[in-house]
Amino acid sequence: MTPSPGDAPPLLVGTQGAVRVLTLNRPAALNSFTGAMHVALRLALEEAAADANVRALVITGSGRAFCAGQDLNDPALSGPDADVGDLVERVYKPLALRIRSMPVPVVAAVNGVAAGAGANFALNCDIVLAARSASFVQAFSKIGLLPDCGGTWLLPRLVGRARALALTLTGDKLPADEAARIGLVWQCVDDALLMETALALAARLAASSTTALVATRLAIDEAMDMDCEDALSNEARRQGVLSRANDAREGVAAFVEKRPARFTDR
Ligand code: T3D
Repeated sequence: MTPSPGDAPPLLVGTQGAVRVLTLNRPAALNSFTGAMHVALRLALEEAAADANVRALVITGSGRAFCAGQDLNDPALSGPDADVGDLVERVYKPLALRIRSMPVPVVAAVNGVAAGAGANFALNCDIVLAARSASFVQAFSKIGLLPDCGGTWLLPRLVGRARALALTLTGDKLPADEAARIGLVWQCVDDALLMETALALAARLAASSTTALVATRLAIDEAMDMDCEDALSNEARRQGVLSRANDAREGVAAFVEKRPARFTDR
């Protein structure tokens, strides 16, 4: 396992107003995941979820990469008793589910290459921005594995079966502008503008109704496995809940009074 230089923490945690910023921090190994990084990430996600002052999250990487997936020097992989399936069940599955169930919107600012579980970690976030020099690599087939961290579920839903299969079977690098063009990610921005754009977007989301944004994510995810009628019923049920909360009352009042809304529910 390649350590962080000078025993630097594998994850940097910062706050800008109501936005929590998590930076994967093993740049010499392209921010690949180690056990220590997983622990730090899990803790930081739980802290952000529990902190009522945090209303949006930005996840990015330090150095030239976003994340190269599992650290392939980790003995958990190469040891004689390595059980990669167990590792995926214990670590990558909960990570993907945690990101997808965060009580605040999550923005991935993909600053460089995102490979293997690192790519799918990003794709689990609510909105993915990518620097123009970034790329996405479903690297799994090159090391005899299949896509994990949600890749098999996410990719066909995001870009369709044909592209999902071509990306995963070849393991070819997909440049950020092409990723945006085919709808794998939301937007490709100039490298110098990535963090500025991600932080501005996260600040906008933080000022929105958190409960409405999270319910929207849930309803969209649920609708993907429903027929139209069930999805319409689900919208009605969730809308009923939202409409009885403070944020909806505030949103309507602010519109009528022609002033910015001050959303506080979380
Ligand atoms: O345990 C399990 O496997 C279960 C979970 C699996 C989830 C997974 O994520 S499996 C997929 C693991 N990831 C990969 O297979 C990606 C491996 N990396 C690459 O293919 C390439 O490095 C990249 C395409 C990401 C970037 O290529 P490039 O040419 O820009 O950089 P590089 O020269 O290959 O890498 C730079 C350094 O980072 C290099 O170290 P060095 O030579 O400077 O000391 C390289 O070894 C290191 N590095 C890159 N990826 C990893 C890594 N070190 C450890 N683990 C990595 N995944």
